[in-house]
Amino acid sequence: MIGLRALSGTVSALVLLGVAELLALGFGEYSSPLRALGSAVVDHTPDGVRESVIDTFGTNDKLVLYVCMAVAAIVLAAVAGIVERITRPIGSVLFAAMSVFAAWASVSRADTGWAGAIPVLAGAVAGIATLRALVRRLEPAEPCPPTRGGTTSVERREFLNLAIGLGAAGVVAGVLGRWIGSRMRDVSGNRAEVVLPAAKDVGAAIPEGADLRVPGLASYITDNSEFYRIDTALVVPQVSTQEWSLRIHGMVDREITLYWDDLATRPTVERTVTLTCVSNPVGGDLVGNATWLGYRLAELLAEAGPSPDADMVLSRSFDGFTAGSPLEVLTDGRDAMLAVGMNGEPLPIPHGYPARLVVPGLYGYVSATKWVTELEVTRFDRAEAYWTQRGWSARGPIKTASRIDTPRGSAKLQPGSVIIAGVAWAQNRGISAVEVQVDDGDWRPAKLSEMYSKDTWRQWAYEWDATPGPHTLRARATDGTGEVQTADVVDVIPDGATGYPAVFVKVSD
Ligand SMILES: Nc1nc2c(c(=O)[nH]1)N[C@H]1C(S)=C(S)[C@@H](COP(=O)(O)O)O[C@H]1N2
Ligand SMILES: [Mo]
Repeated sequence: MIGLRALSGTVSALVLLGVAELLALGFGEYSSPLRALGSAVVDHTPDGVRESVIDTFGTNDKLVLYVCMAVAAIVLAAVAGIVERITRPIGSVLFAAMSVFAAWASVSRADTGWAGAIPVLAGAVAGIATLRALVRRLEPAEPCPPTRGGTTSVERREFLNLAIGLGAAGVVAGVLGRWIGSRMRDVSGNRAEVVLPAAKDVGAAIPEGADLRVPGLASYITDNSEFYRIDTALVVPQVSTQEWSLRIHGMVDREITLYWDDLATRPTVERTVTLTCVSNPVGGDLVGNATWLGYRLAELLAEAGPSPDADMVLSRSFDGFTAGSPLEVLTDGRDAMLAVGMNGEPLPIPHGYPARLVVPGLYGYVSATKWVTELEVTRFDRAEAYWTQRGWSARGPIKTASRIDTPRGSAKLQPGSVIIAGVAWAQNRGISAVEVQVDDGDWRPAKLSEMYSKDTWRQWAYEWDATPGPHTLRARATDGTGEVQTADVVDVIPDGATGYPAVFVKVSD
C-alpha cells in the first residue's frame, strides 16, 4: 500500500511538472519550474559543495544537478503521497509549499515578472487535484471493508491504470514542453546567417614555429569544438542578433545602446588570446587559445565617456551573470574586446553568441562575460560581481602557470629518449622560459615554441633520457617580467591555483 501512495505522489508531481512545462511555453524561459529551480540551486549552492561536485564530476556538474533535482523531486513527491494518505491534507500542503518555492524561483529570475509564476501555480492546481483523486481511490469504500487490504485487486488494477496513464501524460507534456521550448528559442538559424565583418586590424600571422606539433601536446590554436566551456547557464542562452543589444551605462557622460547593425560601421580587430578559468587546477585543462574577432572595448567605452571616478566595469549577461573588470585594464591599451567571432566563425552559441568579452590577462570569471548585454561603469566599492558575492576575489589577474601534456600521468615508458612537452601561459606578461625537473634533479631549460604574443600560451618541449624506475616530472614557467612561477601550492579559491604541475611515470627496465 505504501508503494501505491508513494506512486500517487510521484504521478502527481509528474502531472504538475508536465502542465507547468507546457504552459511555460507562453510565459518566458524562467517560468519553467525545472529551469528556474535549477538556476536557483546553481546560484545558491555553497562554494564548498560546488567545488567538490566539480572536482568529482568535472564539467558534467549540470547533468549531476539535474539528476539530483529529479531524485529529490521524486522522493519529496513520494513522501507527499504517503503523508497525504495518513493525515490529509498534509501531502497537498507539501505540494503547495514546493510549488510556491518554485514560483518564487521563477519570479525572482531576471526578466520574469509575476506572470512567470503562472505555469507553476497552474501545474500545482493540477498536481494537487491529481494527488487527492488518486489518494481517494486508495481509501476503502466502506468503514469496515470485507477484505483486509482496503482495496480489491480490481480497484487496485484500476488505480494503477489511472496512475500510470496520468504519469505518462505528465511525462509526455513535460518533454514536449521542454522540446518545443528549446526549438522556439534556438538561434542556430540566426547564427548561420551572420556574415562576420572583415578584420580591419589583423594580428600578426601565426608563425609555423608557434606549434611544436608534438604528439599528445595541445595544439597552439584550440578548436572551437574542443574549447573548454565554463558558465552557470543550465540551458545555453539563446540570443539572436535581433534581440541582442549592448547598453553602456552607469558612471558615464552619456549612456549608449549598441545594436547588432550598429557594429557594422565600427573598426574591427582580430587577435589571438588565451582564455583561462580561475577554477583550473594545476595541470588542468580549463584553458584554451583562439583567434577572436571583435571591437576594442576601450573605443566603445570612450563613446560613453566613463567618469574619472569609476574604476570597474560590471559586465552583465543575458542570463544575469556578472563580471567586474578593472576599468584600467580595459583601457590600458591591451586587446580587450567585445568579441563576435572565434576562429573564423561567429561565436559558437555556448561560447557567448552573438557577443562576449575577451580580456587578455584576466581570468574568465572577472572578464569574459558571454552573451553580454550590458556594461555598467561603476566602482569596486559599489558593485560586486557574481563570483565575488560567492567568496572569490574581486580582482582576478591570471597567474603564471605551466602544464605537462605528455607523457600522461602513470604512463609506462621505455628507457631512452622521451619527449616531455606542455604549454605555459601568463597572459599580458608572456612566457620567457620553461624548465623541467626530473625527480630531485636540476631544473633544465625546455625548448620553447616560437613566441607569438604575450597574450597567448607558449608550447615547450624537453627531451629526456629516461632511466628505468618510477619518476616524477615537474615543470615551471618564467613570465615576460622575469618572475618564476611560484612553487606555493594554493587551491583555486579565491583567486587561482598555484604550484608546479607534476606527472608520475614508470619507465620499464
Ligand atoms: N554569461 C556568462 N559568461 C561567463 C560565465 C558565466 O557563467 N556566464 N563564466 C565565465 C567564466 S568563469 C569563464 S572561465 C569563461 C569561460 O568561457 P568559455 O566557456 O568560452 O571557455 O566565461 C566567463 N563568462
Ligand atoms: Mo572561470
